[in-house]
Amino acid sequence: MAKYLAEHERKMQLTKEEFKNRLKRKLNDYYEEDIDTASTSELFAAISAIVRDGYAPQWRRTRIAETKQKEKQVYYFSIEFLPGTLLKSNLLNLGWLKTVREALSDLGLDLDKIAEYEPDMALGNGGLGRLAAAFMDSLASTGYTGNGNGIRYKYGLFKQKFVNGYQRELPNDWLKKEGHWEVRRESKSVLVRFGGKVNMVEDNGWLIPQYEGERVVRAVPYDVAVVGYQDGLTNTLRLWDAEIPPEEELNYPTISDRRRVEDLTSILYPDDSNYEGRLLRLKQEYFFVSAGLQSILDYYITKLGNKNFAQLSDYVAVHINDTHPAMAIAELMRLLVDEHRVDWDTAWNITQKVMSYTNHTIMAEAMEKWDVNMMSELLPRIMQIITEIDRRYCEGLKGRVSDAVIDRTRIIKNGQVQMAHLAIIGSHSVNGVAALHTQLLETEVLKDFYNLYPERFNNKTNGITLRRWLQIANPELSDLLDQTIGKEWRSDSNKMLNFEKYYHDTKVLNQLHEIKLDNKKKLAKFVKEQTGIEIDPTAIFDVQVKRMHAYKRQTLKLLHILKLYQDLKARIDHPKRVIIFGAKAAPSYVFAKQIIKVINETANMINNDPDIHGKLKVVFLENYNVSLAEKIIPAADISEQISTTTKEASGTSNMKLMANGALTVATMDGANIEIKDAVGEENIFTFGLNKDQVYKYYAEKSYHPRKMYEEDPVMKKAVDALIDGTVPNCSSEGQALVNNFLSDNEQFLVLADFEAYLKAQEKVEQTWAQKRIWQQMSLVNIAHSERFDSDKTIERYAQDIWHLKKLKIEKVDR
Ligand code: NBG
Repeated sequence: MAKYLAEHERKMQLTKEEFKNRLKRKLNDYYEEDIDTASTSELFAAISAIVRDGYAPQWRRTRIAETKQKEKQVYYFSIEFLPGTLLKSNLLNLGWLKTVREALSDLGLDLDKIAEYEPDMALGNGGLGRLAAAFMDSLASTGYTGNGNGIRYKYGLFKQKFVNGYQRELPNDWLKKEGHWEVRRESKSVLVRFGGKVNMVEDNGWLIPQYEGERVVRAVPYDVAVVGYQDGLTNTLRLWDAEIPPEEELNYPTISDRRRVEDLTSILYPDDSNYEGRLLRLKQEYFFVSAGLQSILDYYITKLGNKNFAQLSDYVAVHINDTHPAMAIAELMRLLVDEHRVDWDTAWNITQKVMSYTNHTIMAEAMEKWDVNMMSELLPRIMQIITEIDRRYCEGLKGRVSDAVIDRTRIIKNGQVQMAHLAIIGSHSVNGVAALHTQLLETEVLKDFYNLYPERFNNKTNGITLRRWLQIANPELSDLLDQTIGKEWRSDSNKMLNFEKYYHDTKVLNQLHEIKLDNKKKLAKFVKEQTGIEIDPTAIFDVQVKRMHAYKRQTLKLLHILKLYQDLKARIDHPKRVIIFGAKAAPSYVFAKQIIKVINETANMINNDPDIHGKLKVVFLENYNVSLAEKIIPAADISEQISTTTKEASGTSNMKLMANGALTVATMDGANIEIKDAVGEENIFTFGLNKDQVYKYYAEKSYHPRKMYEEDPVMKKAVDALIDGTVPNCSSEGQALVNNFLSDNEQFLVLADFEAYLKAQEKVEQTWAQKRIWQQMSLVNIAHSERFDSDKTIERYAQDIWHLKKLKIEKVDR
């Protein structure tokens, strides 16, 4: 231990001079280049190698401490992780960011430029994957040993391009570039079986499965270090890749046989709600779940030296992030019962204590279901086990509750396996991701389960890594916080509340204004480079960034844009505004793609209309991802959070934008409600239907949007612009949108909220005219974003669900 400590200390002593020396050495060793001749990719590779050398000893130290202290560890199973880029966040967490930035600047180099070389690790679609990545960072930064378990997709989320206003998807070959952060750990490989037949045979009074004709795939882990924020701790995100086991080479003689194995981990499903290519998806789910659990049990037996599985939950918590890893319940049962000969009841008891589950949406299509036949063919033993879990579940409730309840809650129904039911039945904890969402789970969506197991349900409102969204994305604002409230907020976000003391401080309010303006200038420059569109940094920057989805209602924003445009054409004045969108649509989601086309055509029309003197601009940036978010969010004045109330489970862009001082225009949905609670009614623009009004429309089938449209000339004019030739080149898409808006079955109630939304936007305009008040509201939002620090969220998971204790790592001074 002492040796590692000493080595660690030496490696952590990074002065500017030392960094420059190391950089020279790496460039020379790897590429025989000097600093002034090296290319950006070489510089990136060399700097990332220095960073890896920096955390390697503490990564090792953490592993040693884990096996020595034997504290309980959580394994966060998620089919998506969306960390974005890692260079700057690793530098920040090591405590090196400033030193390295300055050293490079001495050498005439710009860290930000070099960092741009790194491709985003986009192994996720949106909020769900980003949350998983935030939790990794927060676990390490709050001193817990938490491990990620996921899939190493060869292609991350597709790259989005616009061609004639249409979305086109290109493969995202992120592994092609140099200097990634992963380490292949071949020695930790395990085997995963698919297909074939199982026969149960007796062995010493125990029924064990014998497999016949199954395909065996080798799961090889690639470990990514998750560096804690200046606490000496480094955790592991383990991503599994599929390979052919060397001993099975003969069973895969052709290229296409081989490809079938490689395909298993080749693509991330580009949809966070409906899944295509279902068989492959099912394979992926079992693959990473089985590999992860095998490696956990292996660690338990060999490293912790424990064979008493009854104690497993004292050492291991497995978290099921959404239903995709829910098979972990059946797989752990399989491993315990079949492989380790634990009796069923004991194994079930262990499994329930180990497992916990987060639900991330109430949208019906995301309630994952698998065909029993498909599952039986692909995973015969797992299907048997799920059938037995289901049988016992029903048997256990018979006579205690009505048959109807059993029927509604059982796992296997109508030839389908209900993954959410499996997840709930097999876990000790079920949580939603914002207060309203959890309440809806309890009272509507999972009501039967809540009545059966009220003690399992709890809320854990989402959070964000303030480190990335403030310290990395907005260094100017971070400096202002340092100068006013001191630096402690960087490690203790509670301190951010002190920023409210500057509410009346004109100098600070002006500084806030200057910082925002500066960030807006940078974004304007980027927009010009990317799109050729000129935008005025003094305009309101009105931002909606998130997946393109009907329930998120980018369409409502579109109607607002059309209304503003029509006003300007009629010489009705408005303050200058730039509307900025970032959004990918799932490739198979036709309606979402139609919205993209219509927004792009609308943008084109407005941006090129000399009549309106540049008072309105619409910018739809391509390929929204974590890196682009880091550019847009610090420059936002307005945060659009306008989903139909009850539909957005939490939202997390709302939190990032508030932390950067944007003011929120919000329906009372998801975490928006908690943002309002934090900042107060007077510091947010709320509007729209509440939950009861939404449910009333559904229950009474009383939504008749055509009537609203006929009776409201302003609404009619805005809607008609989509079909009367005003917006060019998209008549069929425009028509599709209008048909949707006017249908009694339109569940997202766009037109019902139109008028209220316009009113909220009028208030935005009035407030914008009162600069001081705007800055004050912004300041309050920044101060209260501390409530959504994912370090706090993770503390609640650690205490209430996983029951973790912190690892003791001796601190290394730097
Ligand atoms: C998303 C919700 C968001 C929420 C994130 C993270 C899925 C299935 N759900 O509202 O739509 O913020 O999860 O919890 O991606």
